Amino acid sequence: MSRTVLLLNGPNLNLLGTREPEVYGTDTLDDIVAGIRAHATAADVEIEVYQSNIEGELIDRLHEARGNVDGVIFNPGAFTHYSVALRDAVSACELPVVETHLSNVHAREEFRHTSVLTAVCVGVVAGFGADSYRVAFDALMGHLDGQSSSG
Ligand code: CA2
Repeated sequence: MSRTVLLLNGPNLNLLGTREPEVYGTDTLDDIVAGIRAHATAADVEIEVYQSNIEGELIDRLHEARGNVDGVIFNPGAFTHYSVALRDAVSACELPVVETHLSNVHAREEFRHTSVLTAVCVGVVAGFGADSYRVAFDALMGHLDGQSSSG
């Protein structure tokens, strides 16, 4: 049976490719989405895409995903570092969520070293630019394969 994955992006990620290329690369969010779609299609996986700058809209989208997709690739942007509400939504959606970052947050300012979400995610990928999303996708597939083979 084919899978569906939600690619969820948080605040300011709609600006990718327009500023700070030395930190976030030159790809736009559309470029990243196109790359993941191509990668996913080859694996017979459908991708749903959503970006919002609004915390409550990201929470609503996670609620909607519950029971309707197989997993989530989530770049929560700056909400990563302080949104307990998003953490609760990740827990509540009862889906495998891979926290994903373009930059190596641990090599940046100290406030970016903390994530309130990682503990409720199946894993975290950071620091590979746009490739972080592909790595996250592959890791999510491996996680789902492991779940199905163990019953
Ligand atoms: O590295 C990542 O993917 C981040 O989630 C990106 C967030 C940042 O707050 C996190 O600490 C790490 C920021 C996204 C802002 O993206 C921009 C893109 C272009 C221009 C300005 C901001």
